[in-house]
Amino acid sequence: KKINLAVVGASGMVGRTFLKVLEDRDFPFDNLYCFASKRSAGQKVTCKGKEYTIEELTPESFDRDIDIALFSAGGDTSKTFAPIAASKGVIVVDNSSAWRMDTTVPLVVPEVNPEALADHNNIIANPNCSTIQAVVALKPLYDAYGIKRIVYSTYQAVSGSGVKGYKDLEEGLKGNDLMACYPHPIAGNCLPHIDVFLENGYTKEEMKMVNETRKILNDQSLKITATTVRVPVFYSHSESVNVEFEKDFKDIAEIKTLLANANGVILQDDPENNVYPLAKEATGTDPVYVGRIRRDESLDSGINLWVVADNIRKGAATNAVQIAETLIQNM
Ligand code: 11C
Repeated sequence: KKINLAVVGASGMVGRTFLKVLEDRDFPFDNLYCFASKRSAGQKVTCKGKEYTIEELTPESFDRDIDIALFSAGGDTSKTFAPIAASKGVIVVDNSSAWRMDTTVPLVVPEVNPEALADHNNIIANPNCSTIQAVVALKPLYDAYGIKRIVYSTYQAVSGSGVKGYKDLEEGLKGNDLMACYPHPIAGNCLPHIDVFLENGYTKEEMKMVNETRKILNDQSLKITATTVRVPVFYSHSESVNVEFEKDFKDIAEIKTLLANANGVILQDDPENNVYPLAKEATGTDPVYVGRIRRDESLDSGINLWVVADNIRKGAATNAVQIAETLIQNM
């Protein structure tokens, strides 16, 4: 079958990365349509050596023969336009948070819960970047030992806030703190504040990690807590993940073997030679890197992990493209 694809939000940071990832993975599309707001209409983008003109997104955009639309144009656009596209037979893979917790919408990481794709109403949600990389690393451990509790502590790149966050750091490093994106200087700082604060004292980013992990691993009984921190790094999120297991494991070598063989994971764990996952090395690539694996000696059965991935690629664009790849295998 020939696949016609649309990219909605094609001028944004994730939108442009969609085009790059489609090209890098040689995604087999026939026609490609690029949409964005009126402001960006008319801009040119390229994919697989061909130039495309961005068109203004309207309800009529989906009257064409489009099979799959990759959306990354913000929650409001997704709330309005995903149901319009879905009603016209287009399968929407949505990168915003608008649909993630809707019980009729699957929330999918292809290495973790591809089976959730079997049942959808033409809208599929792409998880938050910090959740995606965590669950790719946790899935083989969950299957082998069962998980009681997870403690997440994140070190998140400014590109997670889009172009504004990037500019705050870029200018801040030159001594010019714009504070256009963040309420404090980001250069030389760590901000324990990602997204808005909620009534329970946690941020929305922290609660996304809790709720999305439970939905993707399909286990509402999982105990999870999170502290999410913005750090002066341009690309790739790093995470300290503390996991308490149900069952005991034999030794760290056993855990390393599981992770080395896990889908989508690259094990980088040779501390004696200073080898461990690093944001600068992960940037521009698709895997989830895992290292610093060690027993949590304060628990009967638990470990600590350091998990790094490119937040714009595996954390957003690549995961959505992988969902589309999985869908077309079944078309
Ligand atoms: C950040 N995780 O790093 C956020 C960005 O729900 O898709 C992605 C927000 C989302 O700021």
